[in-house]
Amino acid sequence: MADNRPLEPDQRKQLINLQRRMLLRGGLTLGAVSMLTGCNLQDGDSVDRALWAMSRWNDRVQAWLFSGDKLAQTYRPDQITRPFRFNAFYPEYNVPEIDVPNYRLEVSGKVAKPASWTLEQLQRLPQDDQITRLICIEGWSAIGHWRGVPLRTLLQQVGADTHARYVGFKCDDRYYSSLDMATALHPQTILALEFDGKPLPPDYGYPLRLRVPTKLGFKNAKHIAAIFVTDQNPGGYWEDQGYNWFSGI
Ligand SMILES: Nc1nc2c(c(=O)[nH]1)N[C@H]1C(S)=C(S)[C@@H](COP(=O)(O)O)O[C@H]1N2
Ligand SMILES: [Mo]
Repeated sequence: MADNRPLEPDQRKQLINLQRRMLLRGGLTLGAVSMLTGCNLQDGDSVDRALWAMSRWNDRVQAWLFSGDKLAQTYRPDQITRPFRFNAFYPEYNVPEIDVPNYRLEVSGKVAKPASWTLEQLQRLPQDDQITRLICIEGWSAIGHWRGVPLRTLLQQVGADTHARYVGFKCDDRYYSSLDMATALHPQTILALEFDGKPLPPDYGYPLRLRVPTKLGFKNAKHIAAIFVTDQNPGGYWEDQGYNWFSGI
């Protein structure tokens, strides 16, 4: 609709309220709202359609977000989303290439045994499977199958101080994120080495990614190079730009 008439005062107020609500709720910007709804938000009709689309979208997200269970919902193999969606703060052709033979996971901070781990050493630790839904704050979700080492197993191995408050993650693509200790110790929080029965593909975080189904997608750090235990909140790439740090589901 090519309608560039200026907004009526009422409509402008509606738009400003919408923007404020979205920012407070989930850190959404108007840019994200227009992307999600396909409305350009330049005219009153678009504002109405955007509000309607957002409220439906919001209902769906709320249904996913507040399931009430302690454990995130799991799914059947036939419910897996194929192809699975890729997302990062850069386009797919910029996915980092990891030098596998030299790959080491550095574990440091409030741990008794700081060490660097090879992939083989990580693969020898006990592993868990999960078929869960990854929910991105941008308004999409996808069900996938991951397998890997429970983060709490690794934290036990290195003698982590589990009374410390945070676990931080640094990635090979400069991304970073962090979890509260309770979530780090949650049984479904795993360091995934496999996706869909194969080693993690580059797009989905090779060689090691966090899979934490009780948190929004952006807390699921890919290409992890370092993990550290700390009492200072390490923040995160999106967290530091205004996305809610906890972002629990
Ligand atoms: N290293 C790294 N991890 C990341 C990101 C990123 O840009 N870099 N994006 C996050 C976001 S916003 C989402 S939704 C998920 C997407 O994971 P997927 O590509 O497996 O769907 O990865 C998260 N982890
Ligand atoms: Mo995301």
